[in-house]
Amino acid sequence: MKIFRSLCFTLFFVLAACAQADNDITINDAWARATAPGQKVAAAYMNLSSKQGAALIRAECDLAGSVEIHSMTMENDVMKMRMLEELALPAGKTVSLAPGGFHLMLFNLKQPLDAGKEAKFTLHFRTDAGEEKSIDVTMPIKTSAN
Ligand SMILES: [Cu+2]
Repeated sequence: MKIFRSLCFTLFFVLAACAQADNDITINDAWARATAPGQKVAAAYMNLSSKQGAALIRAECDLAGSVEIHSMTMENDVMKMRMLEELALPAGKTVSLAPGGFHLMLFNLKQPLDAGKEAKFTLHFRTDAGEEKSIDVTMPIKTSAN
């Protein structure tokens, strides 16, 4: 009986640890912006949060040849985009990727992004503890956030 009980406790903690890891990073309100005719690049947006400190380090999209993590800032009244090596996710804080700010930039589009369709992404994260994890997200393609 004693052995059985300790086995149960062990199992419980193993399961709890797995659930924790799975629920660590949350992706909400993800969407990709529909492209205009002839447009060669596109952008995707979302809200990211992580229970422990982590960073978005890489992304892929089935409709794009490559994906970069970008920031957008105003410098002397000029919008400037910069490629980021990674996007930090401080523990427990929501980091928004939104028009005018951080975004995923899609290059070498394999086809136009048509509103009403979907784009499949894989987002790669690294926790501050050094663990890497990948999360698949299917994003709706829309003309605006709403
Ligand atoms: Cu960009």
